[in-house]
Amino acid sequence: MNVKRKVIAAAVGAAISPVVLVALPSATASAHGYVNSPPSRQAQCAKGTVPCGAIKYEPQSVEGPKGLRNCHGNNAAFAELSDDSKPWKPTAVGRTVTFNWTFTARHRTSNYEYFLGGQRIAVFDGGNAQPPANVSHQVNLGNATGRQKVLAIWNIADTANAFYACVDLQVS
Ligand SMILES: [Cu+2]
Repeated sequence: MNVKRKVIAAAVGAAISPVVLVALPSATASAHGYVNSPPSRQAQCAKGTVPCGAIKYEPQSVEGPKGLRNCHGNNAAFAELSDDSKPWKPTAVGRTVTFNWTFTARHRTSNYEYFLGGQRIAVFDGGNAQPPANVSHQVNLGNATGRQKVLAIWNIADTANAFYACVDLQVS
């Protein structure tokens, strides 16, 4: 009887500990947000469009200090997002593009910014309010044509951080 209980306890312990190890990262990974359409680089990683490392498990987690202008938010583990030589699949678009954000944590929002070729092409006020789970913005790309990379930034109001997403486009 005692031996049997010990065996069961050991089996339960062995079964539980790997679950805990897996659950901790995914709990933190459930926070934040990213551009899911047109598919951002992290969305392409998550979908398996492009082979990627850790970012494929948490496309919503490209978080870094405000004011950055790269695709990986200075996260060394996600540096490949800023690698323009990876086979990112550009989305064919016209002059006006609707960018759709998915939020898994609805942080109060300062604003959203869009950059193209180092120029800020659009800004949308967040009203220091909590956004809905999905937010869309229409952005005019001006005279840009051909292969382009838009950097979309979600500046949140409840921390010093922002979320970054690069979107590859083929503009015609
Ligand atoms: Cu968050």
